[in-house]
Amino acid sequence: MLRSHNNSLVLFGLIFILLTTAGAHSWVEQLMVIAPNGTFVGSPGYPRGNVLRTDSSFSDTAMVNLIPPNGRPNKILRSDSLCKQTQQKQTQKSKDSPRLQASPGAAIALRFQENGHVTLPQNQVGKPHNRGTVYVYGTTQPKENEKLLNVHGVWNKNGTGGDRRGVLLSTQNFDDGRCYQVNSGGISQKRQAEFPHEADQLMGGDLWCQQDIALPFEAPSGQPYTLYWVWDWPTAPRADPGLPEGKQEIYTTCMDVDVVDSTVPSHSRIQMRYIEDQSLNRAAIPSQFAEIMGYRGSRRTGAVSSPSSSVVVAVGTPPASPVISPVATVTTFVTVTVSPTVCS
Ligand SMILES: *[C@@H]1O[C@H](CO)[C@@H](O)[C@H](O)[C@H]1NC(C)=O
Ligand SMILES: *[C@@H]1O[C@H](CO)[C@@H](O)[C@H](O)[C@H]1NC(C)=O
Ligand SMILES: [Cu+2]
Repeated sequence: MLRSHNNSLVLFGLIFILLTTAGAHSWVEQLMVIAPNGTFVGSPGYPRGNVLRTDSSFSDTAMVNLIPPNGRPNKILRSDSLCKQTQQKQTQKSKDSPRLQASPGAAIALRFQENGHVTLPQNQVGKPHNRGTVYVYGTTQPKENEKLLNVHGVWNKNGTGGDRRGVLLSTQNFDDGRCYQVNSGGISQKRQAEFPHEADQLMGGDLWCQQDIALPFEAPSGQPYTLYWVWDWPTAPRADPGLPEGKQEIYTTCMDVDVVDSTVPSHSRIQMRYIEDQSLNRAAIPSQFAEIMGYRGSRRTGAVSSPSSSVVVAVGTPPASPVISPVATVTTFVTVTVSPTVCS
């Protein structure tokens, strides 16, 4: 017989099942500002038209945007919108999902769940080893019916691509090197041991993935800055007998950040130091953080120097010993009952 203590843990577990079993594919679930020490600070921000997983109307389809959509020939059309129908206007759906507030030049983490795309690679054959590439494009002049092919692979880092309305802010691997869903696969088991964290309400026992970017310093205060997240996740030709020509598969999330005047003085180099051994529940990815700071450092001084020469950034190793807590035990129990994510 369960003691009441265990009953509440089981309840937590049941809620956790409800929140996670529907999760297939990925989208940007949350944005956080990253402090100069690599820690997430302040309140989260959310994409346009966001539906929280805790909302009664939530389902995967409320947030997933697949291009080309299921059932269409394997070709991306010039007419394909970049943003999901519910994300074409610069509007938030509810007060529960406000925009992120961030100052010009702020470092920001875009957080998403790997949903087995990292830890269960056997689920889809012919996918890239980095689990696809994620891109973030930025603009102060978004269009309501923005076309994917006018932005993706067109806008570049120096802003001279395409119609020049925007820039490519970041390119990273979908697999940030740390993130995992708790499951019985070898990759997940290894990462659970290597990157332990205390289970929390948001992630449960999983560790979400992230893409860390910096807003441009010249982003004007008092107006929104638009971010387009594009996950390019193609299937290679001939890898899957059913897909002799391979398959294009792109997922997107569209979001705005309110650019606000900074109350803190702009960061000096010495302040930008990633703290090692901090809780992974709120920590940026060290290598991505270093990249951002190096990019900002060199732009700030105008020097064409390597990132490491312009900033002091310590790239840390995670704490070695697993954190054991009652909640972590429950989420482990729960997630082994969840069947692996199956992609279309
Ligand atoms: C990093 O800095 C922020 C803001 O100053 C602070 O809230 C946070 O606790 C710091 N992180 C660590 C691990 O000390
Ligand atoms: C801008 O970037 C593109 C691609 O990265 C490059 O080919 C081009 O030469 C750059 N233009 C300028 C003016 O720097
Ligand atoms: Cu998927």
